[in-house]
Amino acid sequence: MSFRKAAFLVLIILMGSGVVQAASLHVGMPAAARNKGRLPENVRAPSAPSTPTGPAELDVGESGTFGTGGAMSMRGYKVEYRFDWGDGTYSSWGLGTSTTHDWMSAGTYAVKAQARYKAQPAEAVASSVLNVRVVIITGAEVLIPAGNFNMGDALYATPIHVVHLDSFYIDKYEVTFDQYDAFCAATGRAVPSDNGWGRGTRPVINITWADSNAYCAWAGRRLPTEAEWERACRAGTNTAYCFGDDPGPLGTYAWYDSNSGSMTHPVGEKAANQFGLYDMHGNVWEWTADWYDSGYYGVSPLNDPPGPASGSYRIFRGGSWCRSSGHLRSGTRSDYEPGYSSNDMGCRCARTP
Ligand SMILES: [Ca+2]
Repeated sequence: MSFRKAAFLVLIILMGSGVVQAASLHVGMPAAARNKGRLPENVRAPSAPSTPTGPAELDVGESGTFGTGGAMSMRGYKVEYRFDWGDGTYSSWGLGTSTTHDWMSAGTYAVKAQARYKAQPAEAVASSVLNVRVVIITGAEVLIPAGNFNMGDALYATPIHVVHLDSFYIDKYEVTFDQYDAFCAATGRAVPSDNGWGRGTRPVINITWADSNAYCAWAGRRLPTEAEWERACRAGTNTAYCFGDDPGPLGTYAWYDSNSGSMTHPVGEKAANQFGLYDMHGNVWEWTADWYDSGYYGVSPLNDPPGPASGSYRIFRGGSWCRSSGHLRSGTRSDYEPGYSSNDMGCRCARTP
C-alpha cells in the first residue's frame, strides 16, 4: 500500500471516529483540482429533498403548487431542483424550490423531486416521491370573467349579435349520475335510468327541464342562461367550435356520433376548452334556463339577456353522443317541450358570484 493510500485510509478511520474535521482533507490539494467535476471533500452530497409537498388530490386540469421541501445549500454551493410529474421525464434544473403543474387526465401520478449542487452536476443527486391522485371532482366550477362576445351562428342562429355578460360561475363538467343520485336520495325524487351504460361519473341522462332546474337549485346553483352557456362554450372564440371552423379536430374535444360507440362517456375524458370546461361540445345536450323564441336574437338586450319571458319550449345546447358535427357547433340552438327527456340530454349548473 502506498503512503498516499495508507494516509487516506487513516483519515477515513479518524473521520468515522470524529477525531478529524472534514476540512482537514484540503491539505495539500490545489483548489482548482478539488473543484473540477466533483464536490470538494468538505462539502457533503445534498441531502434528499424531503417528500415533495403539495396537494395529494387535484381535479383534472387544476393547477397544484409543489415544493421540494428544500435541501440545504452548503458553504456557498447552491442547490438546484427538478421535478418529474409522473411520466418519467424530468423538467429542467432550476433554483426554485416550488413549481406548479396540472394534469389533463385522471390517474395517480408519482411526483419526484431531485436535488443536486449547481456547480457539480455529476454528483450527489438525491430524490424523493409524492403520489398525487388526479380525479374528477364533481361540483368543480370555473369563474367566467365579465365580457362581450358575439352570440349566434351564421348558418344556424341569426342574427349574430353582441352580448355583454357579468361574471358567472359554471360547472366544469356536465352533472354526473353521482351528483344527481345524491339529489334523488336526499329528496326522494325518482332515479333516472342510465340506459344500462353505468352511473358514477357518466353524465346524468333522462331528465326533464324541471328535473335539471330542481337539481341545480338543490345544489345551490341554477341553470345557465342560453347566453351564459354559449359564452362558456365559445371561451373567447368566434368560430364554429371552440377550436376553429373545421370540425376535423372535434374528436379531441367531444363525444359525438363518429366516436361515441352510441353511448355517453364519463365526463372530462376529452380535452377542455380555453375556459377549462369539459364536454361543452357533445356527450349530452345541456338544458339551459331560457324559453325558445325564434325572434329573440333580433331583440335581445345587450346586457345579461334573460331569454324570453315565456314560451312553450326550453333551449338546450351543445349536441350529444348521437349527433353529427353540425349539432355540436357553439352557436347551434335546439329546443324541446320542457317535460321531454331523452338518453342524450342532461345539464350543467351555473351560479352568480
Ligand atoms: Ca355536453
